[in-house]
Amino acid sequence: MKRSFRAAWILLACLFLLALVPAASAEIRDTNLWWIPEVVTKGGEKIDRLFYLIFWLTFAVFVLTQSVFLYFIIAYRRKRGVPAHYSHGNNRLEIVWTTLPALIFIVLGVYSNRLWNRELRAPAPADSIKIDIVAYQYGWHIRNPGRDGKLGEFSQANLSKDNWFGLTEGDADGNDDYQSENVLTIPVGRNVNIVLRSLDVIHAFYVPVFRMYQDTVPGRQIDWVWFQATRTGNFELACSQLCGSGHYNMKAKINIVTQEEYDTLVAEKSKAALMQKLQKNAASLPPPPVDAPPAAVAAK
Ligand SMILES: [Cu+2]
Repeated sequence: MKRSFRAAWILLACLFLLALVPAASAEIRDTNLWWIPEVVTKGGEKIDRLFYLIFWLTFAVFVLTQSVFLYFIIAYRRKRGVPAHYSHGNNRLEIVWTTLPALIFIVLGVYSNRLWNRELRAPAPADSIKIDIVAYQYGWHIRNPGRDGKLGEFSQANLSKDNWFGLTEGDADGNDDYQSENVLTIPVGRNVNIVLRSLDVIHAFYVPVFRMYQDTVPGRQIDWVWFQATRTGNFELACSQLCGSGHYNMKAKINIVTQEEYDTLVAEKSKAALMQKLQKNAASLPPPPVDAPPAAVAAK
C-alpha cells in the first residue's frame, strides 16, 4: 500500500515536470509520412537516385543473407542420430564475401564522392542571387541584396555580436540590403547562392526538401552552397547540429515565391532599408549650431 502510494506521487511529480517543458514545435509533415520528403531543387533527384541505389542494394543483401541464414537454421537443425559436423571454415568463400562487399563499398564511395563534388561543391553560377546567412545560438540572421542585386561588403574579421554580418562601414552596395530574422524568401527558378557563417558554435544548414546539408563553422566562410528551387511553397530550414539547449527551436521559414512576388518584396524592403539608413545617418549628425544672439541683444 505504502509503496504504491509513493509510486503515485512520483508519477504525479513527473507529470508536473513534463507540463513545465514547452512543447517542441516542429513543423508538422502531413504528406509522404513514410518516405523521404519531396524534392524541390534542380539536381535533387540525383541525390535521391544514390539514396535508392543504396537502399535497394542494402535490401537485396538483407534478403539474401537472412534467407541463407534461415535455410541453414532449418536444414541443419539437430536431428536424432546425426552427429554434429565440425567445420573449420572455407578460405575461398571467405575471400569472396570479403572482396565483394569491399568492392561494392569502393564503387559506392567513388560514385557518391563524384556526385557530391558535382552537385554540392561546384562553384555557384555567376547569375546567382547571393544571400548571406549567419547562424547563431539559436536562430538565423539573413541578409538579402537590395535592388542593386549586390550584397554590401563584409569580412570575417568584422564579425561580432554587434555586427552580425561583419559589414564594412560605408560600403554603398549595402545601403539597400535588407535583413530578416529566421525567414528566407527566394524566387523559384533562379540560382541562389548562400554564404554561410556562424557567430558562435557549429550549426547546420539543413533543408531536406533541397537534399542539402552543410555545417556552418565559426571562423569560416562557406560559399559553395547553391541551388535552384523548382516550385513555389513554404518549407523549413532546421539546424541539424546539436548546438545547445535551444537547438530544438533553431529553425527558419523558407518561402519560395514567384519572380514577380520576389521583385515586389525586394523593392519594398530595399526602400525601407534605405529610409532607415537615412534616418540613422541624420540622427548621428551633430546638432546644427544654435544661431548666435544678435550683437545688439548681446550688448544689453
Ligand atoms: Cu544550431
